Amino acid sequence: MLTFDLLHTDPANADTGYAGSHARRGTLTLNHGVVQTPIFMPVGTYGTVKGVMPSSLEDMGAQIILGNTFHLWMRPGQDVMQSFGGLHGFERWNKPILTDSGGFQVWSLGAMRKITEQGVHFSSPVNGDKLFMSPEVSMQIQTTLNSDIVMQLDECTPYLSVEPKTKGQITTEREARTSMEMSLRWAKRSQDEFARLENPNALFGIVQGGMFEHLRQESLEALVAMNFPGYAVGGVSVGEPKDEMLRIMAHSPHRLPTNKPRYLMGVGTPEDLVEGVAQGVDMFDCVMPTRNARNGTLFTRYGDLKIRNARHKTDHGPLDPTCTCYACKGVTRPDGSVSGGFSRAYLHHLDRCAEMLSPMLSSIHNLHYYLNLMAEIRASLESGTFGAFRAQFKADRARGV
Ligand code: PRF
Ligand code: ZN
Repeated sequence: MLTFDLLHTDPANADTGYAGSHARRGTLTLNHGVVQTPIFMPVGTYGTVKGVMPSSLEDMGAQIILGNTFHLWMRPGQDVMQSFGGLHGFERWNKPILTDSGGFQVWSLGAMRKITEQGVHFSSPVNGDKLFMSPEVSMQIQTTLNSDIVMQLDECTPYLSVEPKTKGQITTEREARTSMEMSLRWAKRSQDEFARLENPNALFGIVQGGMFEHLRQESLEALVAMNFPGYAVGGVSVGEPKDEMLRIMAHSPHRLPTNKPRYLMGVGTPEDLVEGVAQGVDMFDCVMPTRNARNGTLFTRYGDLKIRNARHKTDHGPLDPTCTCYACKGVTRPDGSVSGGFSRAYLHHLDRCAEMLSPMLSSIHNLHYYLNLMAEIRASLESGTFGAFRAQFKADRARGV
């Protein structure tokens, strides 16, 4: 089940000359709870958001997290998942979960896989077993996982062709069309199997079409005719230049049905999120906050910061003076004592010593930054000030730390 209620939009204002945008504020009700949109979804590939305890995720206001069908199928496998009644019980996260279908992950295996109309044949990266992923198999696994949002199996059209004859060149219109049309047939097969399994959750279709707007339009129209409860835009942020990404990102979201949630897969930087919202996107996921945390890049209101940099060695200030996360501000206990609230000098020291606490605190901070950014966007949409927020956000980020 899924219901989506649109609460606010971002209209033009003739008095101030503001042009408006496609941004919107909504609530998404799923089997495991309500999600306020626009939202960022932390990535928990293997049933864990790397290095972050579920209690920390709750403290920072995470409303929905991701899991990956492909990884959880490889390990621990469907039988273990079944015995726990799904992913929620296994990883002990009681709020909504979205699972990606495995298409993108199988596809990323490169030489180890072969894609056919029927599905994807590949060797298990874990033990070399010959395996087969199809729309039907993906729906069966996601039904066992009992994720609140299930993604169709798709083929993520690459920016650079992987076909033997044209390998490394920009994917042609013909290749992108062939790929997009197969994803549409897989959408139908996913939908049929999802219904046959009587899965009680919500299945999303995924718009593909490479870097071609007319193919994306065809994909979108065919998916809308299939009447999914929500839609994703895939095949973006696959190695294309930034201007290409923004061009493709501008095509689909606002052309999808206004009364259904829209999800932009695997995007992106804080700037990309704000642009995505302006284009009418409701949901985002990306490994960037956690991955960058693990290699010492921290997001702040005034730009990105490299904690490894020697200039932080003696700095008593926090990562971001405006951040209220456990790392920056800490928490005050009922007795008035404080836990957390670390200096840049301390975080720099932890990084230099390769201490485990370093990526943990950095992940908490970066995820908090992303979740708080979305909360600020939601507040601006509620007060009708998204345009001003967007301008201030850009100015602040360009200021530098
Ligand atoms: N398809 C699926 N998952 C994805 C993508 C896609 O195109 C992307 C592209 N950025 C990220 N994750 N199924
Ligand atoms: Zn912080």
